[in-house]
Amino acid sequence: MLSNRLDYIAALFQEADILHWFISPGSRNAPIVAALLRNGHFQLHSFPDERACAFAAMGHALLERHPAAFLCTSGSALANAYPAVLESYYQRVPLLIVSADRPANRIDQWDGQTIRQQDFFGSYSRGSFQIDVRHDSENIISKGLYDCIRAAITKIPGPAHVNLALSEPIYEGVHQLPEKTIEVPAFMYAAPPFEPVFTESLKPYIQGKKVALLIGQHPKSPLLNSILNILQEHLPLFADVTSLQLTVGFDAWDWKIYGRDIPDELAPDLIITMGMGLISKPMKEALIRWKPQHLHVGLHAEIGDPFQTEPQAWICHEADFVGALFELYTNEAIPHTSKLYKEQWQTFLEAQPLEISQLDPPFAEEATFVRAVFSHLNEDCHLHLGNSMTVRYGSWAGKTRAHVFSNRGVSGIDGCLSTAIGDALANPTRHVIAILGDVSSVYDSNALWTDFPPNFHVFILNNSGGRIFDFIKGPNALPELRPFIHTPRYFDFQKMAEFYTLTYAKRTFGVAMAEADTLLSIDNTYQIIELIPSDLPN
Ligand SMILES: Cc1ncc(C[n+]2csc(CCOP(=O)(O)OP(=O)(O)O)c2C)c(N)n1
Repeated sequence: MLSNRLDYIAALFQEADILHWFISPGSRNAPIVAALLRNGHFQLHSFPDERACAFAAMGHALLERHPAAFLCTSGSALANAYPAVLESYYQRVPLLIVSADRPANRIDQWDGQTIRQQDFFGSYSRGSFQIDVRHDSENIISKGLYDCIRAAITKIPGPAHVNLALSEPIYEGVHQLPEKTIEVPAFMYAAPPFEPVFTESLKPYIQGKKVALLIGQHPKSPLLNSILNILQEHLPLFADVTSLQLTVGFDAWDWKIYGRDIPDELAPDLIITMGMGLISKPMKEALIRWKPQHLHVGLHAEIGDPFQTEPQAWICHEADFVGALFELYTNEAIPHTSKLYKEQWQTFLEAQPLEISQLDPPFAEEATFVRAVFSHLNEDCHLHLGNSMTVRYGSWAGKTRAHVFSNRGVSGIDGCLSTAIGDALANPTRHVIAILGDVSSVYDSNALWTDFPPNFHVFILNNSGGRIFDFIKGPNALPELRPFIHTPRYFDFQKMAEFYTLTYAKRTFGVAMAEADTLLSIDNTYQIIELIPSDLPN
């Protein structure tokens, strides 16, 4: 019976610890939902919009680095998960996509809600497995499913896709509880072993060299953080706003290099990088110009070349590497120039002549607000920054104890709100705040079409359009381009809040900062807070 097979598959998911499910509605996936409910060990969240739903699943997986599952029906429903799949691929977040499908012989026969779903995400999924639920043996199913889940977590984390083909009658046995305890094979996976880092092999790279360390977008790592904390006095350390290492390194360094030429004397001989992409454009441009020797440290050989420096991958645990660096820098017998080099950077950074408040409107107020949020929040808070200007304000804001996230894998504006809601659902005791622009908020507003978590608050920087296009100049130089690029339009977010039955407040930035204690608290009763420039009426 089909339901027995689905009970078996649910038991496999349970054994593999895939316990959180983000579900969009449909008839073909309904028997799968029924099996999850019969099993009784899963937490299910409903998001009718598949795009938002898949991003929410990714947001849930962000911190634990363990997959949450997105489940949808067949047809175009699956295609709506594509943006989240791309983001989780490039951000390296494990995400399990589970789709219901028709049997292979019903594809391309002019049936509704039917597309070619097998291996739908192609090279963007780390694993892909097709199951004929009624006919495949339990052995084939358990092996294929476990391999697919392992692919999402073991090597490079990312999306994996399980496509469940269900043949009629799909509701067969849907009301029947499993007759007996379901036995499934144990789910096992092992992280690949890594070589220790020998200080001797590192010595020639750093001896007598100006070395700088740069951490791009990175998963949370308290161990790395504690070693960086003691290493930072020995060399210049630049932590990106999405590095989850924002308590270490130069404070607000991206702001301090904003609008300035970085002198060539500050060029490193060797740049060591960890993590992935970096927000700071001036730093990227300087490194592209300087072309230092480049070591990229991490667990994976698959690395990018953002500075066109042809980096060498040093495959190891980052904390081991940083520990070895620390050993070398504290060894008196080895001559080092990096401490002096760090002081030169420090002197340069401290001489930034521009204050954030001197930026043009609306950037000055918005950036000042984000900076205030950074210094206000503590380590209990997760802060999600929308793409566009918000994440740049974050990059200028400097240190914070909060954990800062942003969808910088592909930098789309399409799932910033959904990702944050998924994070909020992962742990109801954690305060989660999203700050994003008005265009991004409207774009992803279907994220709000769910049971809104009480530990979540949204701050919308309403500047009536995509103001980033004023900031980066160029796109708005031709007035006739403006309606199509800047897309100026005033949205009344009170109406959006009412539509989704959420509590709402509007504040100018000045008032919001004066009320920061209340507005930034987990007990804030307003779920949507719209922020407008102080020279507009409140
Ligand atoms: C899915 C997607 N479509 C288009 C873009 C291009 N884009 C980048 S920023 C932006 C405007 C965002 O405006 P808003 O959210 O109001 O933020 P602001 O620019 O005012 O900071 C657009 C359309 C994108 N990043 N992602």
